[in-house]
Amino acid sequence: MIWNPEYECMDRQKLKELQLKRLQALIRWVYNEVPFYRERLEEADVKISDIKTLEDIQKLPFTTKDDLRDNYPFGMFAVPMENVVRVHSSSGTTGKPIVVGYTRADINTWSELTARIATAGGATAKDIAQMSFSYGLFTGGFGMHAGLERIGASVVPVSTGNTERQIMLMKDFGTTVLVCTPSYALHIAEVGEDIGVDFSRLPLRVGLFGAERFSEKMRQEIESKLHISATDNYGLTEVIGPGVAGECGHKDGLHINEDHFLVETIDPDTGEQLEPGNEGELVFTTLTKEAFPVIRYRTRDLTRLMTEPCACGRSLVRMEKVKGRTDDMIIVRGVNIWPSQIESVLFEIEGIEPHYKIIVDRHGSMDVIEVLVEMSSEIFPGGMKELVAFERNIEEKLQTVLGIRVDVRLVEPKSLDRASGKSQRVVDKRDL
Ligand code: DLL
Repeated sequence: MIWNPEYECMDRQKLKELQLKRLQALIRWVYNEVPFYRERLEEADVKISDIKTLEDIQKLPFTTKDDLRDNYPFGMFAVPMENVVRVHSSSGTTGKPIVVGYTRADINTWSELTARIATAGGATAKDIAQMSFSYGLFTGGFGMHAGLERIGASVVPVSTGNTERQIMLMKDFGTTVLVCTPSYALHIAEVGEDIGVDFSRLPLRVGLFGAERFSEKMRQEIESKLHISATDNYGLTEVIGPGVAGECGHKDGLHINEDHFLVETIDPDTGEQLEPGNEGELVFTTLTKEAFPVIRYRTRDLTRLMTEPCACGRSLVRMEKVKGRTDDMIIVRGVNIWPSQIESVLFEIEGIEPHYKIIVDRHGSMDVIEVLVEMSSEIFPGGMKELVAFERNIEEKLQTVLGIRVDVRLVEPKSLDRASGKSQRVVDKRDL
């Protein structure tokens, strides 16, 4: 099912023409309405008339998280506050958040885009959709809510937390679609198992998961535990929230809503634009947003663009699942380590749960990494000796992939904290 075939399956040449027209209008708009962008364009000596093709976007300067932060709270808004009908903000835990605004037209665009995501993931008007993202400054709750309502689903705005109650409502209401972070979906599955719920007997059939990294292994785990079809969707507050990209039923890359967002991948070190197919940092330019347009916004998310056509019929370019963030990288004793590398090793090993925590610390002048890994509930029949051998085995596997030694400690089943929103896997104590 495709929510808006006119745009989602648009001829690529026509799409490019539409993008260029929208880009030119956007540059004019921000030049006139946002002093920050006017200064940037003048500094870079770019005139509106210099943007003649989509490639000319490379003449424009990037916008970074710091630029947005420096203009806290409303300095980047391109319309007067009387035209702003909603404000959201990013989920950063340190410093001032990034604040974004929406006009009435932006809210309408947003629900169109999340309607596409919900439809691509398999939701329809007949569904009962349990919204288990939090509602608030975070864009997940309100964003996905509006799209599901737009397609006509019966939306149940439960928000996050109180997992047993979530499961009770799921049973009593006959929930068919679950919407939350993948880690919370897994937690719901675990709690359900503990209280004896057989998910295969519930009408639940579709999961729309996003807002954090969602590996293939995690998908398999969730799909088999909840007996659903789970898709990944991606977005970020600065660009709009959820609705930027989402998987279709083929689950092979996330279709980017290119009629509203111009996407590039760049080399994060040099800023050079990359050819599709190469891994780089995602950069977005909003093409239709009124209150909070961004030009070449550096997301810090790393992935690859896929231009091959998709069997679903959408002509929109796809991005691979996000691999990590440029600021996720842990540098330990000069070695670059990605949490996703550690995760992929752990997920290959039988007998452990997909719950782990990476603790980075400094002992004297030496940086050390300890990985806490939850065991599944089967007890080691061979006792301590077997357990220690199991730990050493994981350490060796990690050392092969990472190139340095890390300590592994198995911990009791269900002893690591569970998040109802985005999970926090890395604790870096070195800066404290
Ligand atoms: O997480 C928006 C969202 C809500 C997307 C609900 C999907 C569903 P922020 O809180 O601003 O916005 O966080 C944005 O989260 O730059 C990525 O690093 C990460 N992220 C979001 N979706 C995914 C995903 C929302 N599907 C930041 N896979 C982004 C991996 C994701 N990372």
